Amino acid sequence: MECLKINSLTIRSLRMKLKEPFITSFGTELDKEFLLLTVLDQDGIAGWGECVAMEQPIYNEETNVTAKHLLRDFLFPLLRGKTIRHPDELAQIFAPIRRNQMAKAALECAVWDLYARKNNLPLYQALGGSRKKIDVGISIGMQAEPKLLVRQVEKYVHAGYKRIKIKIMPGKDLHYIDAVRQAFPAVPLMADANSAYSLDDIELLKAMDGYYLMMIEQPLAHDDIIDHALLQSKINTPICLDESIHSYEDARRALSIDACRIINIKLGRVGGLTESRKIEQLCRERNIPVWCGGMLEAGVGRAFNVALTTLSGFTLPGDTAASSRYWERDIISSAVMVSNGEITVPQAAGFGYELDFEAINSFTETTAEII
Ligand code: OSB
Ligand code: MG
Repeated sequence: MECLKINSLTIRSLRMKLKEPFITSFGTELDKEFLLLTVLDQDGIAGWGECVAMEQPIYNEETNVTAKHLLRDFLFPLLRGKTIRHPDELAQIFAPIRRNQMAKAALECAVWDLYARKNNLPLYQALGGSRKKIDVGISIGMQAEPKLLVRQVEKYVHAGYKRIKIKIMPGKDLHYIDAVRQAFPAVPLMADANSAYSLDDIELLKAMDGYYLMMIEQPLAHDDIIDHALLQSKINTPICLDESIHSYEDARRALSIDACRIINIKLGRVGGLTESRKIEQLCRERNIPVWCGGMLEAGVGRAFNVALTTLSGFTLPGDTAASSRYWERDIISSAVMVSNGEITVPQAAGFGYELDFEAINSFTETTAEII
C-alpha cells in the first residue's frame, strides 16, 4: 500500500436542529453544533471525520472551540506533510499533546477514512470487523413524567430496537424505572446516570437491583473509578463506565479493580478508532462485554460508530440509532437506517455512505481551510 501524506485540512462548523430536545442529568440539547473535517492527501483524495465535542464542556472538558484550536494550532501541524503508512501511527504523532481526545479522534477518523478509500476497502474491513449487520439500541432522554417515558419506550420497542436505555438523575429514577418495567417486564433495559449520584445514594442504587437492569451506566463521578469499585462490590447490577474511560490504560485500571463489568466505548472519548480497538481487544480477552456509545452524531460520526461496532467484542447493542431519530435530514445519503433493531453495514469504500453536500452546505455556519 502506498503511503499517505496529508496536505490540507478543512474544518466546517455545522449546526443541526434535533427533532426533539435531548435531556440528561447534565443538560438539555436542543440542537447540535459540531465540526466536520476534510483532509486531502498528496493525490487530492479526501478523508472525512466528525468531531463529537459539544458546545459546552458539560459531558467532558472539550468544546467545539477548544477542539478547533487544538486541530488548527497543534494536531494538524504535527500531521501535515508526514508520511503515514497506517492510521495507527497517529497515536504516536499526537502523543506530545495531552488529552483532547475528541479533537484527536476527529482527525484520526478522517485519516482512517482516507486510508480505507485508498485501499478500496470499507472502513469496517480496514478496522478488522466482520459483522454485516449490527444490533442497536436506543438512548431515550429524560421525560417530564413516567407516563411520557413509557410512551417513548413503547415507540422504540415497536420499532424493533434491541435495548432501551433511559436517563436517570436524583428525583427522576426509581419511579421511572418502575413504570417502564411494569409496562415492559422483559425488555432489555438499562439506565444512564451521567455521574449524577454519589456513595451517599448507595441505598437507592441498591434498590435498582430489583429491576434486573442489564447495567447502570456511570452512576458516580466522571473522574472516578475507586468509588465505582466500592459500589460494584455492593450491588448486583453490572456497572458500565462511560465518562471515566479515556484510554486503554483507564480501561485496564478500571477492570483491574472491578470498577465496572461492561464498558461503553465512544471513539471520541478515547481519542479515536485505534484506541477503541485496543480497548475492545482488552475487554474481549477478559470476557468484558463492550458496546458503542453515541454523542448524538450526524451521519459521518454515526457511520464511524457503525464500522466500529462490527468488531467481535461489541457483543451488546449500542446507542447508534437511526438518523431519522435525530434529524429531519442527515448529512449523508442514504441516512443510517434501522430495521428490526439492526443496521446493515455499508460495503462502499471508506466510511461507506455518500455525503449530501447540499445538506452539508445548508447546515454550515463557518468554514476554515488550514494548509
Ligand atoms: O452519556 O451516553 C451518554 C448523548 C450525549 C452525551 C452523552 C451521552 C449521550 C447519549 C445519547 O446517551 C447517545 C446517542 O443517541 O447518540
Ligand atoms: Mg453515558
